[in-house]
Amino acid sequence: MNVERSPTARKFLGRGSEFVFFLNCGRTVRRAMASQVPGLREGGESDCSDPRARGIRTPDLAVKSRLLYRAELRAQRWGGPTRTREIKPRGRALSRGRLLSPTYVAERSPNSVTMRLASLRLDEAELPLVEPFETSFGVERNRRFLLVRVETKDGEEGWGECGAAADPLYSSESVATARWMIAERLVPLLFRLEDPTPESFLREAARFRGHPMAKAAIELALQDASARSTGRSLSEAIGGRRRRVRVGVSVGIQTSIPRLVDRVGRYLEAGYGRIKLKVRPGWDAAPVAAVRHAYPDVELWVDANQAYPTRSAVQIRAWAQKYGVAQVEQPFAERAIRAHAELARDARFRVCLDESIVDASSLEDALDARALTSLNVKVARVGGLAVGRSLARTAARAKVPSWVGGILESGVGRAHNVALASTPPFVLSSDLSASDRYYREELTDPPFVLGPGSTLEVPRGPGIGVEVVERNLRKHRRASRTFRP
Ligand code: OSB
Ligand code: MG
Repeated sequence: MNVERSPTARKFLGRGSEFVFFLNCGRTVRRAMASQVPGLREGGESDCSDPRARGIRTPDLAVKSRLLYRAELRAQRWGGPTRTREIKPRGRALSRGRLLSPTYVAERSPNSVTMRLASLRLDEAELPLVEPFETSFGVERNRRFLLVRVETKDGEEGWGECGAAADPLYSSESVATARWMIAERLVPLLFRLEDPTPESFLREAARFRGHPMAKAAIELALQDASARSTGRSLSEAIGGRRRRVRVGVSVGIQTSIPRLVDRVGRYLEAGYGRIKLKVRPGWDAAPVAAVRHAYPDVELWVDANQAYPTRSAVQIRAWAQKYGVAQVEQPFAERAIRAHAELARDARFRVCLDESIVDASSLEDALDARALTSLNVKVARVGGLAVGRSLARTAARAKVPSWVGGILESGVGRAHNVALASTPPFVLSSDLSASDRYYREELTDPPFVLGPGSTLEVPRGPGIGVEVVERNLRKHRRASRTFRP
C-alpha cells in the first residue's frame, strides 16, 4: 500500500497527524505509514528526532484528552493533586476544535535529545539571606553557592545549581570541594562524552565516588538544556503532573521563644499551610509547645539535622506526641539507621530521613529496616533529578511518602525543585518557599510567589521556566570561569 494514495493516510498526514491519531487508523494503514513516513513507528509513537516528524499535531482533542485522562488517573493512584478536572473528557463534540490547553498539542519528543556542548560556565555567587537561618549545625547569613550554565552549539542554555554551602556542615561537601570536583574532574569528563545527556553524564560520573552535589549541579544544567531543546518545560520532560505544588516553610532556630511564635505567625499569615521547626537539644519541647499552644491547628514538623544522641529517643517521642508533631526529621546521625527504626516503631508521627539517604542502596536498606516513614529528597544530596525521582518511586512502592527538600537554593535550584515536586511520587508538602522568604534579590525572574492553598505554581515555559537575570548574577558574583571542549 502506498500511503500517498491512501485517503485515510492522506487525511492524517495532510492535517499533520500525531501519534494519537496514528493509533486510530487501521492496521494496514498503520503498517504502511510506519514504513513510509519518517519518524513514525507502528507502535503508535512518533519519533520526533526526525525533523520532518517534529511538531506534528493532532486536531482530535477528544482522543487526546481521553489518553490524558487515563494518564491522570494513573497519576492520582500515586496520590497528590493532578489536573484531572481541567481535562475530563467531555465527548468528541464538545472538545473537538477547542483548545483545552496549549500543552496538550505540544510536540512530542523523545526524553532527551542529542546535545552538542559549546561551553560550560561555573559561577560562584553570594546572596545575603533575608534573615539569618540557624539550624543545629550553625547559622547562615549569606549563602555562597555555585551555578553551572551549559550552552549547546544550537545556542540553547541550561542552568544548574550546586547545593554545597561554604562549610561542610550539612554534608561533607563544600563550595571549595565542589568547585574542584566540577572544574578538575566533571567538566573534562563531560566534554569527553560523545552524546552528553543527563543520563550518560551520570553513568560516567558514577566512577568517581561521592560528590553528589557537584554531580547534581551539572546534571541539573543538562536536564534544563535538554528540556529546552525539545521546547518542553522541565516539569513536563520529567513526567510532572501538577500545575501547582504544595509547599511549607522551614523555620530556623530563633533567639527566643516569643520571637519564634511571632515568626511562625507571620508565615501563617502569609499563607503557609505547614511549618517545619528546626530543633536541637535545648531547643525542642519548649518552643514546640509554645508554637502548638499559639496555633492549635497548624501542621507541625520538626527537623534536627542529626543533633540528638540515640539515647534521646524516649524524650523526643514524648514531646513530639504530646504536641502533635506530624513528622520528626533526621534526629540521629546519618548512619544511625537502627536508632531511627526504633523511634519509628509505634510512633504517632512520621520519622523522616534526610541526610541518611544518599543513594538507592542506602534507601533500600533503610526501608528494609523500617527506619523511615517519610523521605526527604534533595537533588543536591542524592546527585540530581534522575536519582531523586527514582528514590521517590522506590519509597512509594514501599508505601513511604516522599517530599522535596531544599537547602536555601536560589531561584535556579528552586525551579528544579518545583519541577521535581510536580511529579507523581511526591505527595507531602515540599520545603519550597516563595522567593521573598529566602533572598531580597532573586537571581531569576519571575519570582516564586505563594499561591492559594500554600502552593507554588510550576513554571510552564521551556526548561526550568524562569530566566536568570544576568545583571543580578553579576552583582552577586564572586568568581566565574568558562570551559570549552
Ligand atoms: O535539613 O532541610 C534541611 C537548609 C539548609 C540545610 C539543610 C536543611 C535546610 C532547610 C531549608 O530546612 C529548607 C528550604 O530550603 O526551604
Ligand atoms: Mg532536613
